[in-house]
Amino acid sequence: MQKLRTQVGIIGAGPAGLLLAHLLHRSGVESVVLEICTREYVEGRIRAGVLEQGTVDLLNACGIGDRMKREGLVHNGIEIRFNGDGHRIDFPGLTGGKRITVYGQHEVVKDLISARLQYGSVLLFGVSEVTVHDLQSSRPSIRYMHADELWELNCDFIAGCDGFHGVSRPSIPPGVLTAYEHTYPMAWLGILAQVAPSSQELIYAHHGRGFALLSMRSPEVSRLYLQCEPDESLTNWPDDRIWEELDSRLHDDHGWTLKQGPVLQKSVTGMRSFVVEPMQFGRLFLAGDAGHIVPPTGAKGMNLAVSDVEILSRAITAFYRERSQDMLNGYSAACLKNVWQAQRFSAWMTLLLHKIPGQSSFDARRQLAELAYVTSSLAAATTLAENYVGLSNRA
Ligand code: RFL
Ligand code: PHB
Repeated sequence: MQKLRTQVGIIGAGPAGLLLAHLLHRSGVESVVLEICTREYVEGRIRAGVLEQGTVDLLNACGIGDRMKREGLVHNGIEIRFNGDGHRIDFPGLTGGKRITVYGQHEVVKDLISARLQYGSVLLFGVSEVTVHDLQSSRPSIRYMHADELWELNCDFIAGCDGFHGVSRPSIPPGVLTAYEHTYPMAWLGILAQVAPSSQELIYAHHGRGFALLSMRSPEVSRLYLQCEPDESLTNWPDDRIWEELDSRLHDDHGWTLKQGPVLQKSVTGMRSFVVEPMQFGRLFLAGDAGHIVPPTGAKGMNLAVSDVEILSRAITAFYRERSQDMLNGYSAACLKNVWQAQRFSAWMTLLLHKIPGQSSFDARRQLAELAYVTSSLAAATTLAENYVGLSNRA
């Protein structure tokens, strides 16, 4: 078995793992990042698109924001559409100047990979058989296969940034973690289309046929979603049917039209809320989707991953600089404060905007009244806006 030593072993090269590695590097802490997929796959995986102001500020502050500043689309609001009318939520006006930036998660991932490769730190793609060991000792380790050889990476700390389906969380012994979970009886069918966005800002549409969302990735590429069944098969959704359904659900009574173009990618994503507590065990720290999942309606998943690793990098840096374990001991509690706020908001947005299967006619009417309230009351619109751009008391 080949041996390697580092300060922090990071499992997963998604936004959580790569940003953690970058923040640690800037603080002079060495890490190794291990990823099971190929670089091409990770860089092409289309997922989140909305960056909170705090995420944008952090990416800029740590020197990774140049391309985002050039290519990211800064948005001053979103539209909530229902009953044929659109209602704008003005972010800067309601939040004292905050905005969001639309910049694909895979673009952030590309920027972080290229920075890491430039400064020559270890980032291995295509590893397999990843296992973690001695988590409760001061010398935990990660074993993995790379280029047909078995390796052991000895570390001071392990960061489990390997997403919801990774190995880190299941490696924690039974009985340590408590899981809190809610699965929604709906999913999103998402497409990426080669067509200019039909609106300058995102449109969240509530409709009797189900929810729809118009988003984008660039001035030439649109990202659109339709509420569908959790077990929906893509074979039932030829492109024409997707466009027809988007057209009906996004319709307004004022002559707005949906531009159509070639569909580049299609996928179905289930919706769940999930949290484990605590987000740490011995020297293993969970960050991002490895510790929690939010339904995508509030656009919080990637932003939460960023806030976790910001906290973790500070805690690990304090350990090396001041030999203080206090921040590490408080890691889970600090993250969970943000996580539960994001859970609350994401669940609320999801229930506000979707057609809930089995909903009574009373609840459908109540939902419309809530939409009318959110879009007409300054207090309610402010609540939506301040949560969407990111709560400023983030730990
Ligand atoms: P990721 O991105 O899943 O990365 C985990 C990485 O770990 C690798 N891995 C392993 N590596 C080594 N060994 C193992 N055993 C491993 N097992 C797995 C994986 O290959 C992967 O590369 O988790 P991370 O870094 O925590 O980032 C979380 C975000 O990806 C996620 O929360 C967001 O994409 C959620 N999300 C959104 N978040 C937002 O903030 N704003 C949005 O607008 C938004 N929209 C979305 C979304 C997620 C979506 N889907 C597809 C789930 C829209 C959608 C449709
Ligand atoms: C996206 O652009 O992919 C996106 C935007 C807003 C959401 C979810 C996803 O709430």
